[in-house]
Amino acid sequence: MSNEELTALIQRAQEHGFSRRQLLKLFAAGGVGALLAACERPPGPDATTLSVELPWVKDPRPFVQHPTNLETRLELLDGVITPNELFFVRNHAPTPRLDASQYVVRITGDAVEREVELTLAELERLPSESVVAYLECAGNWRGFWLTETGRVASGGQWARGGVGCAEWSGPTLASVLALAGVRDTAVDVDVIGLDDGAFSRAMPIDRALDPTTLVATRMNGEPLPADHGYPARTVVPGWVGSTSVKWIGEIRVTSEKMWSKNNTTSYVLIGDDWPAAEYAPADGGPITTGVVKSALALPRPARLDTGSHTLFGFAYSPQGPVTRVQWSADGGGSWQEARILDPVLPHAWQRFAFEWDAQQGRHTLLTRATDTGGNVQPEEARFNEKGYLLNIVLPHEVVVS
Ligand SMILES: Nc1nc2c(c(=O)[nH]1)N[C@H]1C(S)=C(S)[C@@H](COP(=O)(O)O)O[C@H]1N2
Ligand SMILES: [Mo]
Repeated sequence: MSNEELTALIQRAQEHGFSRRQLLKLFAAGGVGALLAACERPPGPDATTLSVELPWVKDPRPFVQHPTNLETRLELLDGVITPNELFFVRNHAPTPRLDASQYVVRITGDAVEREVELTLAELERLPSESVVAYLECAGNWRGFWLTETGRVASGGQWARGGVGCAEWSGPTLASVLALAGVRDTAVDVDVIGLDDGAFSRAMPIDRALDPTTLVATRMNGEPLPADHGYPARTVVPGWVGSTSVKWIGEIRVTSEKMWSKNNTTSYVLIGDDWPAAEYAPADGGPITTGVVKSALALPRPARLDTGSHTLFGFAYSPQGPVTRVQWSADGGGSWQEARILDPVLPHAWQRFAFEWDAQQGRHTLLTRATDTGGNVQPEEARFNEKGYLLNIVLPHEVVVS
């Protein structure tokens, strides 16, 4: 059975109410037979009739559903902006439903001159900035460690839909912090969520004061949806999704480096190929920025009629616009240039397109992005145990009939 057939089988079994993770376990234990048995199970109850509380608020049906995450189907997207209702959700706890009339953000820490509390109305009275930025989970593509390298990385087995791009609006984090007065001694800014477990991630003061770092209260012109951090979240363009903390409750400015779960044991690069000692107290190097990637906006495997098609995809890099996307239909023997479509915006992803004359049979398409820094998607991946930042040139099977 090919990797693509395995992926298709897992997708089919997912429609029967199993999570991808459960299915990978089933597969590990019982092979293809166990997966086929999962496909025999009557389909799970429709999401609207589930009696348990869902970990998210929005309609999960357009997504690939994981236990606490909703994965975007890239083939449903046809522009630079990902509509709010199709934007992936990555939650470590159920979406909290916060009452804006009770909401305050506290600015605290030993490196502010005074602690302040801001209401949503006060945040919204500050000058608002907008940035169109893509946001990607550091674990996006994690499922392909198994199918492409044969190694299982721990964590949610995302395919390619843990990424999206929106217009985020709200005050800069710098203007919010200015209300509390940042001392010269400030080193780190820890942003702490109001969800169960108080998800938090610290960033260095320079990144916090960067004019692109926002306290977003709006997403694509609407108030932030509950699942995306209502009433306010940080947005840190170019940095991995976990640094954009949803449902902000507290922002702590400190004159010492801040360590918490999300920069010591999670979102760190660990494994045989990664040095550990120099990062103590973290287990490995904490991840900051993402990596250059490209993905076709087609299901896997894709099914196309014979004949000429314009195929679309998305390419992105934390360094800014991707300057080049190449594609290959012969396993990388020869490469052709894809067109990068307008608009090209500094922190957004880019759409690309190319024409392909599809002949009957099974094909594997490859796409490869290069960014302004000359970074190119590699052929080989350097494994890390938590499966972050995979960006190899990914084979995409297309069945033409
Ligand atoms: N408070 C809080 N913020 C959070 C998270 C979370 O679980 N709780 N998940 C993070 C992770 S890992 C990612 S990838 C992004 C996902 O943002 P989205 O759900 O709006 O797509 O939110 C980040 N911010
Ligand atoms: Mo994430």
